Amino acid sequence: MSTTAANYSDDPVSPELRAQYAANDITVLWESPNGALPPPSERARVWHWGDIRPVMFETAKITLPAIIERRVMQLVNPTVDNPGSESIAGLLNAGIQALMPGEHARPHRHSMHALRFVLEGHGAETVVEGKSCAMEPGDLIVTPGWTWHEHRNVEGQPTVWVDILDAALHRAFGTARFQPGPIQSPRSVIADAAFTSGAFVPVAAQVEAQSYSPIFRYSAADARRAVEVAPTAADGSRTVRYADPVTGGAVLPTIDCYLTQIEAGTATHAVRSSASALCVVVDGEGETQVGDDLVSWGPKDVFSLPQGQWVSHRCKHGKARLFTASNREVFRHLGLLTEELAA
Ligand code: 1HN
Repeated sequence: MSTTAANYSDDPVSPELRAQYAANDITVLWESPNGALPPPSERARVWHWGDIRPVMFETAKITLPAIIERRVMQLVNPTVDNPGSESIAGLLNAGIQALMPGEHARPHRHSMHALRFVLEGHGAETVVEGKSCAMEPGDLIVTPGWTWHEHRNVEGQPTVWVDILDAALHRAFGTARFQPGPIQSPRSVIADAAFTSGAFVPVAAQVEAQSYSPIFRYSAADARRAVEVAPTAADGSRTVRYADPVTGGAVLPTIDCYLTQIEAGTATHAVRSSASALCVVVDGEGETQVGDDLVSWGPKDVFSLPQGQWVSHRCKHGKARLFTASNREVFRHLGLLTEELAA
């Protein structure tokens, strides 16, 4: 049967046919919003430390890790177009967690890869597969997927950190798994001291087989020393990557971390990526242009960098250091990573 152009000016679908679509759970592509590839709607969102710190300390008064497992306030960007993902940017999740003196967040493990970036406190530790990782401000601690991890604050100061995870990715892939303690069949781990000279790595089957960094703690002091003397990157900043010492690659298969230092009065050249990211301000004050939005930031603020937006950071005075976590490795492995530097 042929259809004339005249038919097309009216709805060609009869009520009877529409009823057939509904009865068979069919939608037609020419009426689908996805058919038209709408532009991304996600916007940058900043959480200012001055706003959320008191909320966390109020929350700490009424909650116990012994009961709720983890005292985490999730940072959920309302503009992320993915209901239920609770993500901060794309398929990345972030939260603020606190552990008061005497508290213990008991061991568990999950398929999600996670990392912790410490904001404040002294004397707490995260134990990853039996390896103790001190939690001092500016430290990065990684807990790769399916590694046992617990947080302890025996007699330290109240300690607060940012948790960053690939939870929304696992939700999308149907691969989220969780196992509570007690710890069973712990993995053998290698002391960080075997890697930290930077010039030597152990030769062992276990080292080669592992898909994540054998170092679980990257100290603030080491990162700061490295970025101070780093040459200028293509975007004009000094930037260092937190590297797996065996491969030179990202610390986790799905999350890649960087420390960027920007000098007073300078701005980075705009970059645009198909991956999502977020920044934690280590120190300094500045602002970041993210597409049409201008985000002002100070120490310990957290802000998102939605995919597909041009991003440029500016430091207002002194020096600023930004910690960035990105899921660019996920995109790279799938052949979906595009990264551009403004001309
Ligand atoms: C988790 O295991 C931790 O171990 C923190 O500290 C945040 C958010 C979602 C799922 C698991 C932790 C988390 C989490």
